[in-house]
Order: sequence, then C-alpha cells, then structure tokens
Amino acid sequence: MFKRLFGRRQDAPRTEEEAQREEEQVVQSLEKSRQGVFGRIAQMFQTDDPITDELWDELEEALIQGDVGLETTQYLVNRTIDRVNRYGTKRAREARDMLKAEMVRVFQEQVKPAPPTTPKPYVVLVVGVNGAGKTTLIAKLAHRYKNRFGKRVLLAAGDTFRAAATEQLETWAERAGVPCVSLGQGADAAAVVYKAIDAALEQDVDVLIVDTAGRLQAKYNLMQELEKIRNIIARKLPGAPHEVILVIDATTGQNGVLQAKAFLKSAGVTDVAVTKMDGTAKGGIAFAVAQDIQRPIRYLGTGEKLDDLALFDAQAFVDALFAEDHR
Ligand SMILES: Nc1nc2c(ncn2[C@@H]2O[C@H](COP(=O)(O)OP(=O)(O)O)[C@@H](O)[C@H]2O)c(=O)[nH]1
Ligand SMILES: [Mg+2]
Repeated sequence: MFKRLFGRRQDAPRTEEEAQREEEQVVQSLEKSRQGVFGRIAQMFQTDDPITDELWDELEEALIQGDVGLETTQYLVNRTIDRVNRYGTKRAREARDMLKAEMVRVFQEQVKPAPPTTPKPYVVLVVGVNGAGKTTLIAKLAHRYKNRFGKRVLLAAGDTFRAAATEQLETWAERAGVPCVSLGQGADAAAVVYKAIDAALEQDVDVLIVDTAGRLQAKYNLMQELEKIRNIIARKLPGAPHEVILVIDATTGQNGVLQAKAFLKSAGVTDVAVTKMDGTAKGGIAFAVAQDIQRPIRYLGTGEKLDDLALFDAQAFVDALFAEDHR
C-alpha cells in the first residue's frame, strides 16, 4: 500500500532494478547504525531466550541511545509488548517481527494519498536550517527528475542570504545538466521565485524546484520570508507549491528535529527528507522525525553524490536496520 500511494507521485514509479539499487544504498547508509545500537537490538531479538522485563528495558535503552526519542521509544516498546502479550509469544526471536512491524507502522501512519493529476509546472519548495542539505537534495532531485523520468527541470536560487549559496546551486545545476534562475546574493528571494515561475511557464518546464535560505537568527525573519515566497508561488500558480520538503540532517539528532519544527507552520511542509543517514550511527532519528514532524518521510540522503538519494520505504528501512548479512 505504501508503495502504491507513492506510485502516483511525480517521481514514481521505480523499476524493480531502481528500487533494488536504492534499497542497497539504504542498507549501506545504515552501516554505522547497525554497528551501533541497531545491531545490538537485532542481536537481542535473535536468541531463543525467554522474553523478560530486562529485555524490554534493554530495548528501551538502546532505542533512546539510537536517537529514536523518548516518546517514540515508549510508544514502540509498549505496542510491541502489547502484541507479544496478545499472541502469547515466549521467545525473543519470535518477538522480532512484531517489533519490526511496529517500527514500520510509525512511518506509515503519516502517509497520505497524493493527488491523482500532475500539475505543470509542478512546484517543489525545499526548506530547512542551514547545512541540513537542502541544496544537495535539490541537485539530487533535479538529476532524478531529469534522468530517470525525462522531466524538464528548472531550479530557483532562493537562498540569497548566504554568501556563495547561489553559486553553489548554479554549480550543482550545471552538474545535473539543468538550468537555474538566479539573481545573486542579496537579491530579494521573492523576486527570484517570481522570475523562475515566469521562466518555467515560458520554457514549458515540468518541475520547478526552489531553494531557500535557512538562517534561523532573530532580526532576519526567515519564517516571514518563507511565507512570502509561498504566497507569491500560490498567487501566480493556484494550487502551488505542490510539495514543500522539510530537510532534516540525521546527524543533528533530537535538537535537529526540534529546530525543524519551526518550519512546519509558516512553510506549509508536506513531506520530509532526512539527509546524511550515512553519517550517523543513530539512524533511529527517522522514527523521531516521523512522529514529531507528523509528515511522511519521502527521501533519504545516503551520501554526497548526485545519485545518493533513495525514495523512503518504511519496510525497506526497517529491514535495513536489522539486515543480518550486513552485520
Ligand atoms: N554524507 C552526506 N553528506 C550530505 C548529504 N546531504 C548533504 N550533505 C553535505 O552536507 C553539507 C551541507 O549541504 P547543503 O546542501 O549545502 O546544505 P544547505 O545549507 O541546507 O543547502 C554539504 O557538505 C553536503 O555535501 C548526505 O546525504 N550525506
Ligand atoms: Mg544551501
């Protein structure tokens, strides 16, 4: 069901081969997590030992250590215990799939069906704090839309605040082989977006992806700027932006999730991308993100290259955390 719902999105379907390659990337990006607490959890549920209270205590401790977050951890542990009691399960090994099923559920609770028709241009707004991986994600998405789905892609350099941010996007655009609308550093971000929409309409663009600033300091009001950008997009293209992706850096842990929450209201976030999965041993952060942000995780960043992007699949993710032949 999970895959089918995503299947109606712009960037689907994946071929069997593509899905497999992405799953392999996810498995690789979770190597550190498996070497850490998730490998330990997998081991705890690999034995024929009887299920004891200590097992649950250990699981709780490990999940918290793995950045799952207190609330989500308790939710997961309690629901697994409920299942175990309901089925009269006695051995740790037999509880393993119950734990995994509850883990998968944490993600699936957020999935909502996408609209059946594809508007044009399809506008994707990308938001998140500085350094989260917005610009890199945009490059990966551009590459993906263009090369995998043959879409005409245009980028908009809406992070006009940070020095070199527009050049960085232009460099990535070149690498991905897509055009980019930029007015340089210091320009009005809303003006960039305005110009980009005109260009998209003129050039028959399928997908317009908009980069934004991520500076969270006072004085400069980022949230106001994001609202303004949203309004301009909506005024020029009713129904747009069609996707607002909140980018969260997996290596920033619970604090990163907390910071990301600031974007929910003003940016109208519809989806989440979790980046740098390859850079942390605490892949459990994905569970905390799903529960705290209350939006579906769409993408996982699995590295720094154009190809290092996987469509998020809850079952594949949980399987990868437990992957035995990779431990
Ligand atoms: N290892 C790894 N690094 C990433 C990933 N995504 C982004 N980065 C790195 O994170 C840093 C910040 O990325 P950038 O896209 O500039 O963040 P922005 O400020 O949100 O636009 C860069 O050095 C990227 O190469 C990822 O999935 N894995
Ligand atoms: Mg950037």
